[in-house]
Amino acid sequence: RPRPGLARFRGCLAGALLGDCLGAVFEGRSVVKLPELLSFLKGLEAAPPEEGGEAAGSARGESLPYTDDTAMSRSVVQSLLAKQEFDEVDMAKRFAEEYKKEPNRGYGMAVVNVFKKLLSPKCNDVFEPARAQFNGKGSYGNGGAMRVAGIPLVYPDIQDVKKFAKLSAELTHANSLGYNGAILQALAVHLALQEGLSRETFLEQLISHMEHVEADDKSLSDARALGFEDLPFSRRLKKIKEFLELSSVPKADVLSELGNGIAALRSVPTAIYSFLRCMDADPDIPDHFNALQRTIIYCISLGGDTDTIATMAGAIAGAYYGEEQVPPSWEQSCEAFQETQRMAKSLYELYCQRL
Ligand code: R7I
Ligand code: MG
Ligand code: MG
Ligand code: MG
Repeated sequence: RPRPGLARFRGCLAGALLGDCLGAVFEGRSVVKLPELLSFLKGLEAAPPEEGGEAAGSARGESLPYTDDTAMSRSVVQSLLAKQEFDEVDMAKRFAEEYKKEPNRGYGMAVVNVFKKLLSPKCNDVFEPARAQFNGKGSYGNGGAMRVAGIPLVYPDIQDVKKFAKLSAELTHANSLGYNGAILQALAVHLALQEGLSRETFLEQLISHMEHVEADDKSLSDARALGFEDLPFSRRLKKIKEFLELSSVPKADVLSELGNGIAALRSVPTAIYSFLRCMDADPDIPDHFNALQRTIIYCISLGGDTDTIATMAGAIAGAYYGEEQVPPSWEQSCEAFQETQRMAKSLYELYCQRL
């Protein structure tokens, strides 16, 4: 099996951090105007003034806080590094302790109940609190997907990627429409790490894996219970294929077919579409931005759950293009960006050990 370079691991974690920190500035807005977004980005790139500019200079350095997306991604990575493999008890404990330490990172409304139960000494099955969510149906939010990148950065084998993406998501998201979104996002990062995959091959592989993933009894019954057609993620991947065959797609069509919401089904396919669409130049986005930057700008311009869609697309794009496309001025604006680089190195070493 070929060995991807360290630059892709660094790119993945940096891209994810950028997407969260930049996206969080615009999270929840139904409309994000491109000129406003571009002017905000210009502010990050502006060099601090030569003298007497202390305030402006320090305003840039790590001025953008990360949210729950990164807090939970870091817990996934730290657990994998501490245990050298997936350990559900350790990972659950880290999620809950992190929430207790910094509860105001913008967590989903319902998932905090899972953390509170996990913190109780009476909890002896770490998957049980997630199963109890939403009257026993489990959450279909995008929280399992937003944090999953560490899994494909540790496991080179695609069956391991699927298995541990699912288990890591099931600690909070027991509905298959939640954890299947995490599997899809993990597969996308896994494929992006591989050298030189074309847009067509990338999408074909995702479709064939997801058609298998979504064919089990629980996936079929969860989708039907929520009034969806069978294989909902696979269907959206096929819609992405149709969209990519068109020279341009109106934003309204992207939002109606793929979405910009907090459900995994309304955000993971959108992140994948954004990554694939932004391999090409976009007439609305200035040419001096590279493909990774364009991906993040495009995601944020869709509005809605901007931090989460941009963090997922940023992880995929960062794994694909590598850290060369991570602009230093953007990265240095993000909270704790240096730790990201250290974590990427350790993940890379663990991945190489497993090859
Ligand atoms: O999925 P989750 O961790 O939230 C992640 C999102 C990201 O945008 C983060 O940036 C942060 O802002 O939150 O947290 P959950 O609470 O499990 O799910 C998120 C939301 O999805 C819930 O609060 C519900 O509004 C909705 N949701 C559901 N609604 C009805 N029925 C999830 N599952 C259900 C459901 O079964
Ligand atoms: Mg968030
Ligand atoms: Mg939020
Ligand atoms: Mg979000």
